[in-house]
Amino acid sequence: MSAPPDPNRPAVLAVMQLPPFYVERLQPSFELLDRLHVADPQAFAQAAPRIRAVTGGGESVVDRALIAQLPALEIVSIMGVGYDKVDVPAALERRIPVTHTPDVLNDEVADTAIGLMLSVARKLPHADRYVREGRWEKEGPMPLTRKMSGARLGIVGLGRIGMAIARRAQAFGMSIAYTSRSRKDVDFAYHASASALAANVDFLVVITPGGAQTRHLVDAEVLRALGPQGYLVNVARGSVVDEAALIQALQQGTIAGAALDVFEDEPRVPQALRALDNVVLAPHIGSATVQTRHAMASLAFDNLAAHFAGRPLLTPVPECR
Ligand code: 8YV
Repeated sequence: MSAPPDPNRPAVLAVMQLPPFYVERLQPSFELLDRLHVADPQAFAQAAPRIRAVTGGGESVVDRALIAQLPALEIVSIMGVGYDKVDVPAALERRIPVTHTPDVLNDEVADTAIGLMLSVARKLPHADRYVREGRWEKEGPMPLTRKMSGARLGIVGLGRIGMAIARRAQAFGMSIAYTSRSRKDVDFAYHASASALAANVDFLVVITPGGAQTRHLVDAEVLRALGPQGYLVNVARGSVVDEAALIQALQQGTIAGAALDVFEDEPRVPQALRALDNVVLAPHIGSATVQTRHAMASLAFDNLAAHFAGRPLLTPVPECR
């Protein structure tokens, strides 16, 4: 028999596998129910009436159906900056605030974007394999690659992370252009559409929120505009890029290459992409360092703690401010 629920420890449903340091923070103050809705539907049905919070990550699904099953739900705390799979309108109908973890991951995701850009341009993963496979000895020097410093960078989505990428790229002597829902108060060249931007840059970095509004924003037309010398880097959401069109563009040389940290159906990555030599692939590691994930977990916890202590939330999503 498990212990009866403790009324002083609000029940929190985790909708993703939480990192151990987040679990350690939660456990003293909360009754943590680890993915009970998928692991044990019967136990979930029993626990649902007392669940007062949901927590998960940037890719977690908190849809209308789940919210409807939780009559006592008071808050959704996302450990991630993205929350495109949280049905915020459904939460707002019940005045349930949604929080996320902006800013604390800006540096990390920007570092990852620069790393991916260098990796695909300078073929760093290929270089590593070239040495390991003994090809240097057998075949001589590796074929020349593409210089990144001084090239033209286009940023799709000039938010907080986009700005952090731009600052880093400036140190590489790159020129910066961007497209965004609205023109920003910056010196960078603005383009009204992703294809206009793509036509004018060597590297196109996607860092715009996911969701219905940006679905397949980077499509076959944008890739054609980027052209055979152009590289695509996606550190946003897989949904922002039409993956089938991208595979075709990579296979046919419509673009030069791509570096991808996110995919349409994670963790499944199409075999066609894996088979290509002009791509660099990463398993959604944009924010995945010990330091940054600790900071994200802390902020996700602090939002929950603030709510249950009756204090103002630290970082509600814009729709809930
Ligand atoms: C993580 C992310 O994958 O912040 C986001 O939106 O996609 C990532 O940082 C995830 O949220 C970790 O919990």
